[in-house]
Amino acid sequence: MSLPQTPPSLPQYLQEIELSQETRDLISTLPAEKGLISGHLHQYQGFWYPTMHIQKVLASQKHFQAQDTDILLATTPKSGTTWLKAILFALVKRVHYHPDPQNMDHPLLTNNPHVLVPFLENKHSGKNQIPDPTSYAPPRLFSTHLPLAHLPQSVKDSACKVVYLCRNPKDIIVSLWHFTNRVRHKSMGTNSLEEVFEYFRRGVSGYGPFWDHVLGYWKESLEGPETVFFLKYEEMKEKPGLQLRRLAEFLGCPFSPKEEAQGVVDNILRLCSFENLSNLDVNKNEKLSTGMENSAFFRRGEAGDWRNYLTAEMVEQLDRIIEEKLQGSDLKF
Ligand code: PAP
Repeated sequence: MSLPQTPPSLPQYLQEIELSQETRDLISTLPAEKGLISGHLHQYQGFWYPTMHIQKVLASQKHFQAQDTDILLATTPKSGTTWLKAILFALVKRVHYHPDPQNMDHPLLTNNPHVLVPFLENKHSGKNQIPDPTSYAPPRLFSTHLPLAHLPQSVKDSACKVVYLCRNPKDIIVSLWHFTNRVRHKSMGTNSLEEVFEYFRRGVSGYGPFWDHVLGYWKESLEGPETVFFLKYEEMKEKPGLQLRRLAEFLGCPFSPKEEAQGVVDNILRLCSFENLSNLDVNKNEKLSTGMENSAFFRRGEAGDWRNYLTAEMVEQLDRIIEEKLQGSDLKF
């Protein structure tokens, strides 16, 4: 299959990265579908990856060196990654950066969460090097969209903790539909909701199928609850204080009685709220080094927006698939 040539004026995230011969050879053997943002999606060992990500994934599997003190946020795309990156950064770094409203120097006020908690897939991409999180005091914070089975071996061999976040797939579909249309090049037109739904329903979405992604981490969290913390966007929305305290316990940095009395939990939640982050100048007007606008990661920030978009037939179809795929797992959406 020949890969499309893209003009250099495109933002970097829409440009084809130079693929190694090894990646090209691999891609030529894989099932492919048209991508929702650009290029193609390729099915590699059961999961679908955008062309531009597949080389980064392979490189991170080869080269990423996890440390026992690392914290890894793993998510299905459009599940609230940006929010949890902010929460984890504010939580884990709270001794260095006080999250109280008087602290006008907090890094989250001037940096998009994706900058503070980089994707490990980007660490070895050559181009677009991420800031080195080793410049922060440990623990290092990384994120990933990789399914459990595809995590670098060094992560599996290390004692690093994994926080997994997923979301009701109906809201993921709606969020994905808006996002892909927002970041596609204008000349490509728009994806219809029906098209995005159909892809998702067939399991063809970046880092999907969704159900295989969630089941991998779900089973791991049951087998090793001290290693994998399984969380849903909706649970975080419903009881943010409770979930933040649970996260702090899991990560070995519980809130002290003094911090509780000082309102640190509420300060972190306020700092990382959709309202606060989406209205910051950095998130309204600035871009990531890839050229992607920070504002693309903030849309509505609610649970249940699918009710405004999906038809009864779509809901019925998706419910049936999710029930069938998650059967016997005790996991429900
Ligand atoms: P990514 O996988 O591309 O990094 P991700 O951050 O997971 O994207 O998802 C974006 C969703 O999280 C958006 O949902 P929506 O389209 O349904 O609105 C975005 O609005 C939501 N989001 C971003 N920041 C927050 C926040 N601070 N609180 C709650 N939701 C948020």
